[in-house]
Amino acid sequence: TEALNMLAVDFGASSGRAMLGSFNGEKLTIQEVHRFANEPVQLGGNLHWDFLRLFHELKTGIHLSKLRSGVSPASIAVDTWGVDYGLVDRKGRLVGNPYHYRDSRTDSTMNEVFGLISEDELYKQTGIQSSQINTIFQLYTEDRIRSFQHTDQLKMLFMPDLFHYYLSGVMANEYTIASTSGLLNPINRNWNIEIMDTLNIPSTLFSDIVAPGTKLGSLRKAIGDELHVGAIPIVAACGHDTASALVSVPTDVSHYAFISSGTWSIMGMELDEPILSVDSRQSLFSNEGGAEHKIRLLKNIMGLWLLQECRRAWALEGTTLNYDELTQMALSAPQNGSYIDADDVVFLPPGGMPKRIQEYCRASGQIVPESRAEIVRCIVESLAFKYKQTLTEMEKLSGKRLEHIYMVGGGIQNRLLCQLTASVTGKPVIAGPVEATAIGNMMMQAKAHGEVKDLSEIRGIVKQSFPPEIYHPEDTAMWEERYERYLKLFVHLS
Ligand code: LFR
Repeated sequence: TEALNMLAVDFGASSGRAMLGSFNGEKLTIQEVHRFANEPVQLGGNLHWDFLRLFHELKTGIHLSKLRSGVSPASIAVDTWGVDYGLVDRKGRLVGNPYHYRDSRTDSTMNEVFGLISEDELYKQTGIQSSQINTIFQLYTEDRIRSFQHTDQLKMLFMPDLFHYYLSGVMANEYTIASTSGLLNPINRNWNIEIMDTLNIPSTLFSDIVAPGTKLGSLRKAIGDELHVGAIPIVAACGHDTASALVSVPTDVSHYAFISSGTWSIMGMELDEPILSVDSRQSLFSNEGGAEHKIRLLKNIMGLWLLQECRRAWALEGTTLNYDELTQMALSAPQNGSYIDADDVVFLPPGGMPKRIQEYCRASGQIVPESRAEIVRCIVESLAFKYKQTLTEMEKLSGKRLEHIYMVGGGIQNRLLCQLTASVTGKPVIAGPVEATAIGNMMMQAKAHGEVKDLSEIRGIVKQSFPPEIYHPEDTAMWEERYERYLKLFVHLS
């Protein structure tokens, strides 16, 4: 039989990639056809995504996939980071440039919203942890809606939906990306109109929710002509990158912890029903939606963003280091045992990261990491401690023992972090695949084509195709002791 070729375009917060997959019914092989930077633009006081450039890169990816394999792919699906969106008018024109979730216009929005609905009630109604980046808070302050005369003619499309719309002309909100908004009812998995009404967010902005693995339409003729490809089907896979990554966790057990490691570390577990308790809210968990109606109970940990930002700051000072060099530095750094709470909002915005980390250590009465190596060490160890803390919380909330930690995504190339995660938590870390997001995207396309049946079949195929690497715990007693000290420093903060 002929292999199925699929194009997955995955937009991350700092880079994007177009990956071509070939599935022969048993194994998936992948190749990168295009990789590009995603550089947000500060414009007149606001931080925006450069949507036009990103759409151009998407088209380049489609074009190159045809050049590379000689045929048009059997389908295309896009996934992106969560929460952000574009607004489209009734003629299909993009209204303004999509904002970046790190833009400062939502800095005080949460408190305004809590005046209308309490944080606790909001959590019960949506299952989503309040964070200023969430779509619900962005839409609450959305000036483009208020200044628009005919609000009912505006549609909001999450980033993957927006790409799909400009590719196919079909408007839809895909379930997993919609689940990051803070505007869904986590029980019936549909729009929460009551919350929209309370916050004066027009419900007409939203479209019908489609399930991951739905064929939306086909590539617009104009684009097909431009790129010399045919009317390729456009599929909604899991539009949310983290949901997509989770599809390809190579597991066959139902209770396990996962860490999707990229700019963010998204740590969580998979459940059939949401946990909406006060405990869950207070330990900062969200209930997002996954493939096959699974709930992803997870939390966003600041992750390798801390390292990326340090690297950027040092490059501005004239020293450009790659991630291997950074890890090598960390290995040789003196272990002065200084830690940060990697979840703290002070680390959210870009800029001046090394200084912020030093100040954080100073303010919490610890030895200030002076050298770059010490700063890197501080970040990586603090992340591992945060993972352990999160694991303990999840076991408590769910009442399940989690014996394995699956780590997926580009961040697993940081082997020091994988090893420390195993050592600090005392659990084996099963790492891989690196390209989990693109692979999950492709396998949901294969599902839309009827080539695979369900999640468990998909995960078996991923495990066969990309054997994971296992890290075993080391020096557990020593890490236990340090973890106790870390907890004393920060537990009162969270
Ligand atoms: C990861 C991610 C997270 C989301 C964050 C912001 O790329 O999608 O899941 O919370 O980006 O959108």
